[in-house]
Amino acid sequence: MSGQHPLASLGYDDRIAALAAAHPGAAIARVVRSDRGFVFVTDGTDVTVARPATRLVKSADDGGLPVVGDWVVMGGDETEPLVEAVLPRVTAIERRDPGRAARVQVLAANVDAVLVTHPLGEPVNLARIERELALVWDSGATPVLVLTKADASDDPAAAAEEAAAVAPGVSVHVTSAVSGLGIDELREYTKGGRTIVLIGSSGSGKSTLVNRLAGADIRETREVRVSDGRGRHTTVSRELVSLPDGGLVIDTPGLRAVGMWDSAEGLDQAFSDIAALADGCRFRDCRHDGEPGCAVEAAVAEGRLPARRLESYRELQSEIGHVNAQLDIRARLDKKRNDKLLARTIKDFYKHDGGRR
Ligand SMILES: Nc1nc2c(ncn2[C@@H]2O[C@H](COP(=O)(O)OP(=O)(O)O)[C@@H](O)[C@H]2O)c(=O)[nH]1
Ligand SMILES: [Mg+2]
Ligand SMILES: [Zn+2]
Repeated sequence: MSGQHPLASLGYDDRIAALAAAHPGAAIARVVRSDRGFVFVTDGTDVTVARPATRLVKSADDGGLPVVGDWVVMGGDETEPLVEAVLPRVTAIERRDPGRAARVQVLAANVDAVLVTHPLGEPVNLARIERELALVWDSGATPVLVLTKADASDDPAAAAEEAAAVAPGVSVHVTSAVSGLGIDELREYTKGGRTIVLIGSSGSGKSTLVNRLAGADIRETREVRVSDGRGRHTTVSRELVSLPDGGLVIDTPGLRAVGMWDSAEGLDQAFSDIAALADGCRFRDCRHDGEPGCAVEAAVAEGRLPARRLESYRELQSEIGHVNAQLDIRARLDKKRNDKLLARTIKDFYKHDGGRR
């Protein structure tokens, strides 16, 4: 591998090189933050503020605009740097917001592992963990559960056990930024120049963890002076941070709220225990809701599966169904509106054209 590549510290590897090969000779950069139409990119040395090229804005499908973690092809010139293209994403954390035109919202791209943080010192919110893990499984990245603030808990081990029970196939770590417990274990996930992202409720200790991993004060690590190419400078807080021993971590406030999503795949992975039990159901399409020969409900009856777990599964499943229904309605409305607009435009065209004749 090209170990001395100038972008290596940003996680540039053979995979990205192969994707970049479609743009021979172009400058490649990585997005450290994307904010209200401004894209902050770095080449490994400086951070520059750029705009997405008009062509990109026009051609970008839902979710196609650059987000933190993206690899992008740069263009324009020094006074007007432009992002010409976004390289295909290896992974993407996304959600759909049915309230806002059912758009796909990409929260972060090209992350290898997603660390879902939950604070100890308050009861572990199992339903929230289940929801977040399903979203992460959907992204293609590896979910990791991090129970923070162990120093604030009477019995961190018991809490970890409880959490692990709703996270099949997921590594669980217990950390404390106060004592330093478990922090080094997390470095495993950034080895080899990999990128991780932290998600979790506000106050769950994400930024503190980034600090700990970076081994430096947050201001030093995060704040960068940015030039807009016209000699104007501003200071921004970058969301993608390079760690001293290689690897990168993304900490974004935008990853606070985990909404709904529209794929059932992540749900089945997050509830792989239920999926495995369902293999024993008499009916292939069993909904585990009163059907005869249901192996899942049998497991609940025999105490092998907590009833709460099945309830959670059902709740998220119906939520996904609801999101999909919303998306369908929205798509039909949009089409209707477009059709109307098109009809009016054509009518206007002929009216004016007719007037001239
Ligand atoms: N006791 C304790 N407090 C912590 C720990 N980690 C973070 N905190 C505190 O929790 C609060 C929220 O942390 P912060 O990192 O800003 O959370 P974020 O909103 O997820 O980024 C801050 O007051 C931190 O000092 C920890 O391991 N133990
Ligand atoms: Mg924070
Ligand atoms: Zn069943």
